[in-house]
Amino acid sequence: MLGGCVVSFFLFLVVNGDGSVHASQHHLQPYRTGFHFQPLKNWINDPNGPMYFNGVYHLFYQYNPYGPLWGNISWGHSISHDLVNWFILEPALSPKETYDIEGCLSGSTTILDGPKPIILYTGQDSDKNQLQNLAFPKNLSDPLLKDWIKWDGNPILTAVNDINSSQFRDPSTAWMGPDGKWRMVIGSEINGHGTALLYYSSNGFNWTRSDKPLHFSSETGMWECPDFYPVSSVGKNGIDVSFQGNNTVHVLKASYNGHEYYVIGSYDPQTDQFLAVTQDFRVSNMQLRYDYGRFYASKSFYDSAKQRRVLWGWVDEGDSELDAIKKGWSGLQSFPRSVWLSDTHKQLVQWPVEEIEKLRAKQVNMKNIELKGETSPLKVPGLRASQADIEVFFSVTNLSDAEQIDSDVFDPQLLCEQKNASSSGSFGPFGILVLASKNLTEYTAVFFRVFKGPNKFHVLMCSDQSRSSVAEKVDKSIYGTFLDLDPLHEKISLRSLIDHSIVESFGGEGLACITARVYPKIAINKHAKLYVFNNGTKNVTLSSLNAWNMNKTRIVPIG
Ligand code: DQQ
Repeated sequence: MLGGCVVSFFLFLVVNGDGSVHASQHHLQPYRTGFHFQPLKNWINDPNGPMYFNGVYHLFYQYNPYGPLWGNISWGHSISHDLVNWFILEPALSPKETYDIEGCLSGSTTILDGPKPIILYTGQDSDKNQLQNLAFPKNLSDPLLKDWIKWDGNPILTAVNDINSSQFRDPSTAWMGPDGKWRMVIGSEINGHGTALLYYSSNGFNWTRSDKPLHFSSETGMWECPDFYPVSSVGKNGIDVSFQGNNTVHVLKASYNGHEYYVIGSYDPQTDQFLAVTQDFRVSNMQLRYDYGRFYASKSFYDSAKQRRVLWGWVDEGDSELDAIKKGWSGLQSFPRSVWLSDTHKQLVQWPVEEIEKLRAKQVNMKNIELKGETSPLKVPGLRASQADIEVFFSVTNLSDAEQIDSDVFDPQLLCEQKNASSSGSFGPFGILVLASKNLTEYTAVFFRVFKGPNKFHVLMCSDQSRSSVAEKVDKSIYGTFLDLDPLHEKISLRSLIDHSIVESFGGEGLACITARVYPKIAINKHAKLYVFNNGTKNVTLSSLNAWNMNKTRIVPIG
């Protein structure tokens, strides 16, 4: 019955909805995206409390309803039935109470028995103390869950004892242990150590602190937006947070130092001990991250409709506050990604959710092309390259002439900075030039280089924004990481979602992600081109290239 209501509601809006809100703006607003989520205007940051409930996807996000800079922080609320097209509702939470008057900061949703969703979020009071609060839907039979009521028992937790009240935020989704009690973590810094404080509850409303945290690190400062969830060790399916059974390991993610660091480990729900199996949390370019570019304060959820875990992250701007004021907006959400454990069990794999394919329009293919060393970039014809989804596979042979490096441990970001797209090596740099102008005055290079270390080959993946714009006051960082693959026996692949001012790249079929923001002045809209290039001395084979023009998503306000 409820499901039927939802379907007819969506049909009505799809037929009558004004899908042109985004489209009409591109000639005036060359940096607005076509298929990444953003509200029609104003500031957004962290994704909050994503969930799938009663046939509807909900995405909440830190939102300023009144302007393009951080402030008046509310929980923006949008809903979807496919994670691609969205209806924007009124904010679910606004800063109105003494316990959240300075902002309804980040948090999560949990689906309690019933099923009944709740929001756990951090409020900031007029003295900037951070307090934890709870809200629930006013009307559970409303398929859109438009209205949310803040509980009159708020705040549910305040900073006491060793907790600093300005370092106490971002409650996670709660999970249930074998004793029937709920658990959740809150980000903090205790005695200078990044910490995931652990709390228990029998009903989801009243919480008490555990005498030990779930995890902490003496190598980092404050942890924001902790996320904790199981992943399967026997396939790509996602798992709900409270699942108890075999063949799982756990992921703990913490946001600090501007990045999303994660650790894979084993979790014992009897003792609430989490033991890191991969490198424990620290500040390093060699530490596992969801993304090695711009991507922060992410949040994942279990999608019971498709048995998958889906991840969202905030992708902030690389231009100035003045630019944000001129544009009237700031901030994007990444394209939602499915997440699972890699075959090696040593890291996660991420890939755009399959629904992206419904946006694919005209396709362009290339196959088996020898890219001779140090030749001019090859233009990919017939593509509207400002808004495209592209996937390329390269293969390299006879690696005995690969550039030597004298260690198997090195900082990949530094290496990408030192050996950028214009610095010729032997195998690489090869890759793609996106959002490129006709004469290559502007381009963003996403590329690979293969090195020979003392014990193995290393495949470096870089995203080089140093030539992305003739404008001066925009960020032009170079990002890098390595791909855990064997270039002798495996192809080197790259998928890039190119969307006007964002380039979201997935190397090695999702083994590493690098997201960049760019602000070209010439390579905008129909002037943006795509090239394949090889600036190394050795030949590389372009085994295949598939690229699609992408249609725009519909993002429609329904008040
Ligand atoms: N953003 C929120 C905080 C969180 C931070 C405030 C992370 O709750 O710690 O907008 O970007």
